[in-house]
Amino acid sequence: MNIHILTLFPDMFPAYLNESILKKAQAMGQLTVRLHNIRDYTTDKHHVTDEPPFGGGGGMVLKPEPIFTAVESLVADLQSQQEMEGVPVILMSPQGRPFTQTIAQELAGQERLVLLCGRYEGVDERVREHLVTDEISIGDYVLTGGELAALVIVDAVTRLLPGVLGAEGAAEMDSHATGLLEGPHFTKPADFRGWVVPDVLRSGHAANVARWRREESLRRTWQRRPDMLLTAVLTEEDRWFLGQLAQESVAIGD
Ligand code: 6GU
Repeated sequence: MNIHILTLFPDMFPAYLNESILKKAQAMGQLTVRLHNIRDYTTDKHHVTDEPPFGGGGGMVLKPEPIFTAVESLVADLQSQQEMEGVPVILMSPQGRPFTQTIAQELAGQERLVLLCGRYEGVDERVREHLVTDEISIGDYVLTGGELAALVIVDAVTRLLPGVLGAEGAAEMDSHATGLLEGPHFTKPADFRGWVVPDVLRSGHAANVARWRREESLRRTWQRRPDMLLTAVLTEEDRWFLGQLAQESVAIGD
């Protein structure tokens, strides 16, 4: 996958992109990230990228010309317009659709992505109307710009690309990928300060371990994100276990 990031602050990215899994994905050739400074696409002497809004109201708004020029230069770089045809141009914005694991999976199927990082009060509406094909928010809070959101998307998408995570199927078992939260994990030592690892995990009985994990996953989802149980794919056995949890919580007056 080839990801182009348009930003006024390209130096914010390398520290995160050049460590751990994202570094490995790039070394493997599964991920290429190209950073483009919007300021480099200005044509005026002072390289102005923002202006006060028409109608007043304070704050600054990103001008349309350098953003259009930057995206159009990607089209030219790709030699043929067809290569850019159908490429998502995604504006990072608190007004966008809420980012989810399902959207990460959707995006992971693309050959290319263009991520446009907004700043200040926002971008000129004509960018939204005539250039951008999608708008994504990473949550209901306001950031100073879209850069962290773009990194969130790059991270969530990259770990879904083939071969990027070591263990086969590691991404499939994640919280949210299954529609449930993951249960607890333990590693050595078996006894840490008298806090011991559940016996079943050390029993070597694979079927019991699998059932325990499923139940802890259901329990955690029930406790923390009961909304997710409405859409999760559940077996009869899962529903019976959730019924038990509900009865227990009634019994203890929860
Ligand atoms: Cl994508 N951008 C900004 N500026 N703030 C946000 C956001 C994006 N997502 C949540 N808050």
